[in-house]
Amino acid sequence: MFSVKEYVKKMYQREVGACSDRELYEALLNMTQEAAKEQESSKGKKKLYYISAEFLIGKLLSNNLINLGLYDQVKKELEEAGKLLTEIEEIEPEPSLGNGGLGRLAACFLDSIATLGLNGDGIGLNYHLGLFKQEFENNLQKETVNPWIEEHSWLTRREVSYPVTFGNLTVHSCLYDIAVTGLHNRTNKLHLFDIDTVDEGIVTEGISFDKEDIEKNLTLFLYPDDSDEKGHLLRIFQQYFMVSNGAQYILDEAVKKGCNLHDLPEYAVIQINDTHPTMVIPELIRLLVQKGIDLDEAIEIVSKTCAYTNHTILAEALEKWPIRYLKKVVPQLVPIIEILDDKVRRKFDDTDLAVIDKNDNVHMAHIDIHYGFSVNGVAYLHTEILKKNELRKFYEIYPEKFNNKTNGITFRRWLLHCNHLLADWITSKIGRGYKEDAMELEKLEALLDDKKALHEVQAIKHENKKILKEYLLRTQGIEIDDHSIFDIQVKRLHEYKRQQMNALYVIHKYLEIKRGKKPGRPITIMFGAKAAPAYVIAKDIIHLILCLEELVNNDPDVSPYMKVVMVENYNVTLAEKLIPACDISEQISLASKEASGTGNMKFMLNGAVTLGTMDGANVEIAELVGRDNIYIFGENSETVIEHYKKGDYCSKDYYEKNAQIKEAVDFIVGPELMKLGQKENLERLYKELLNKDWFMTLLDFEDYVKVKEQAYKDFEDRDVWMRKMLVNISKAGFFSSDRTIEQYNEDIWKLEK
Ligand code: 26Q
Repeated sequence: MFSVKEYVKKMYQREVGACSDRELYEALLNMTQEAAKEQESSKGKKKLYYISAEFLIGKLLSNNLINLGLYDQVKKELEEAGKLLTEIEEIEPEPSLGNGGLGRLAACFLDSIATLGLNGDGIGLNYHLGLFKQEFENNLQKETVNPWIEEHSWLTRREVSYPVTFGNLTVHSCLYDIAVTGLHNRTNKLHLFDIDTVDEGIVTEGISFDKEDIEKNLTLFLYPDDSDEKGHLLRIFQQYFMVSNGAQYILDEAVKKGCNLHDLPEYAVIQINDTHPTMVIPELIRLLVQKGIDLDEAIEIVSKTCAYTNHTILAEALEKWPIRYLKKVVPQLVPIIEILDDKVRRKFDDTDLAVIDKNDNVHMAHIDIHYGFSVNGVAYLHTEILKKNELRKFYEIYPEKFNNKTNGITFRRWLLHCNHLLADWITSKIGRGYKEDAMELEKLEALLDDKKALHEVQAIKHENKKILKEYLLRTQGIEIDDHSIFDIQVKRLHEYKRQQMNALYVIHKYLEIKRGKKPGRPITIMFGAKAAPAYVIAKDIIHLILCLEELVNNDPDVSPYMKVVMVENYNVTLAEKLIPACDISEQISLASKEASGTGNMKFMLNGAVTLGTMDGANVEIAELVGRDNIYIFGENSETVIEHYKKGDYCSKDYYEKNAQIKEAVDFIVGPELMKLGQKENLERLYKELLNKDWFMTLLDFEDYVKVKEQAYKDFEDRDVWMRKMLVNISKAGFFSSDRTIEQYNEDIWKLEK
């Protein structure tokens, strides 16, 4: 039996009530790790290795307590001693091992793999400083370091080390494991490779460091600024370090289990999370050949072991590395990549399918598709677009490899942990079954016309707004009105996600209020987003939002009716507070550009109503909840794709034809904002919108305003709105990552259950 009292006595020879929150956190860390260890298992001949450059796992304490069935008991024990688990949770630093959807998806998947009792581990890197911490200064984003590894942490050092050679430099890795607990099931592992020579001391002001000092910088940051060649090279160093360690580890484990390497696919399946780990393919081939296996057979073995997930169709995010970079960093892989290219060229008479193009760029996705056995997209629409457009030629030659796996989220973190009030309410209405089988949420449909139940849901939403209000005030000094509509857009900053469209709406609304058209109920428009350090326009958009925040919130004519909030350093911990409090979930990407989105699913599950385009998984959300329970606007993906093909979108036309658009765009460089912001940034953004607008903000603006106004209006009919909320919650079951993982396992991994 695990008791806090016992652990505290053993560690500090004191009573619980006499310990500081930090002492209690460390005691709980020890206790949880020991409880997790008891669930470790070596069951299963075949094992999945999910290799990913990112694992955005979030804080682990409460989540592990829930999964291990210890949460209620620990909370009670602490309360009896006058301590609050929620306060102890705040001591834990959030691991900073990811930056957005792809990394968070990897974390949800590990949770579901363990919960379903499958034999599968994660493989990644132990970035010491992870993603930068975002601070705002003069309405601009400033990047600073985010050290997250403390003396006592979830990392357990293993006695494992491999040599990894880059040209004439060989480094020796070390390995740290993090336990991944499943809900009342097995504990798996996240393996994070590192080297002991990494030196945080090389970082000078902000996040600058010597990009060439590989032994000191290799696992320092996630995605260091890659605006220059040295940054690109460092990314390749990191990627190869990750996959070479991964490949050596996978082969070692297989051999230990008695695998004859000719039979590797019976012991291992590797899921390649986007193209970042693609070099695992040539690396495994190299290692197998080194162990005496014939080259053609090695290629065959690896092709039966590796499967690839695509997360994007944005051309700039599809990795292409100049062969000269690879010659510098990983010369031993170059002959293998050339052979892989040669085989393709012999088989197919179409240079578009080649691995190495005519400019000597290596197309990482092409390696994955030719030399993996499965290619999947992450939402129905995304997979269709891959098949019909971006990867059409590959689909024609390998139709059997292509499949869709619509993303999902773990309900343990995104409901049970982040929204106790709602989870308990659901349990009181339909029992506990939904915790194991998310589709049982549909039982809530029986309550759709039950006024009392709807009012209870409304009260829970309000309670969560108050919790968020208290949190933002205490941690960021931000004041919000819990009786206002919470309209939230939180996600990485990217032009295709169109935070700039939401900002233009703020301008539009500001001007309307100034002209006397006041909303009946105040609205709070919230943003949270980090911009990549080298992404200039993204940073300009943040600047615009911060200037708007200053303008709107300090204008006495407007602030009683509208507030703008941009939270600083948006991360998993903040998401866990924002999502349960949200009324309107902004999912407004340009149709065809957002592969899936997973924030959309988290908001839906927590009773927010989506305002969005027919993009990514929004399409599937709309189908499930029906058009009465979602706000859809904008052009569809086919129209957008046609615009790109024809090159006929011209933002200036929209600007000139529509006074409302012109007024909002002009405001960016008008006197009010120029007073608060930087001329250079605002002018650059203005020109971008007017002359380029690659992601077609102005195309959808008019419809966006119209539909958003409709949503605000509908919000006032509280009972009808509550019904929409409950429909969303009851239909969210499909988006459980347990369903997604079942499908990966059925179709791709085929692990024994
Ligand atoms: C590539 C080359 C050079 C530098 C950086 C990169 C790079 C880094 C990160 C490319 C892509 C990423 C991350 C992509 C990502 O997070 N994609 C998101 O994946 C989610 C999970 O499938 C989807 O829900 C989102 O729609 C998708 O945007």
